[in-house]
Amino acid sequence: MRVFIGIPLPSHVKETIQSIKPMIEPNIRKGRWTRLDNLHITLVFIGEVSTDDIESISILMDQTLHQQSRFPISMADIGMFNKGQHSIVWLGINQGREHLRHLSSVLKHELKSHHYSFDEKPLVPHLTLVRQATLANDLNIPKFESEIGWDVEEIHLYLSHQVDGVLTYQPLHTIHLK
Ligand code: 2AM
Repeated sequence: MRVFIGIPLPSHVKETIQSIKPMIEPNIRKGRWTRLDNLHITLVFIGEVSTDDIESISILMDQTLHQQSRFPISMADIGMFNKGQHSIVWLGINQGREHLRHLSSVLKHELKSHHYSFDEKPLVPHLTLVRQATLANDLNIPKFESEIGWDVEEIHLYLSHQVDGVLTYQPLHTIHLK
């Protein structure tokens, strides 16, 4: 089972993202947009684990995160990572970046002490909008007048799998922040 720990988006934020899509689309010739239901912010990408590991990772998340409070987060600028010929188009996190990095590092520390492996690259908090993107020659990246913000209330352990040929991120365990 392929799993990762991440933060879901409330539906009003998903709707806002849907509404800004037409401003971004002219910049992208080809690419795979993240389905609205799949939008999330990754904290730790763990990768392949066994069914038995799900319970121990869930307990580890409970123990590590039970004292954590809700916190505000906001997203503003559109950015791009170049991966060879293709790019990833993402929304960057403004408010809440340090909090996300902190949560990611405490989770990684606990996972490591329980001998789990995970993607060790330092977290650059972001929300992926488009994968495998081929960008237009003339980029006209929109700037938003106001930031998109909300209070983070939940953290999920997600299963990443195909359902009827559709990539689906399904919560397996949820932490409700205080
Ligand atoms: P991305 O959004 O930048 O593509 C599920 O695959 C989630 O885990 C995605 O959000 C993905 O990031 C993130 N992730 C981080 N490291 C990954 C890795 N090594 N392989 C696959 N996904 C990874």
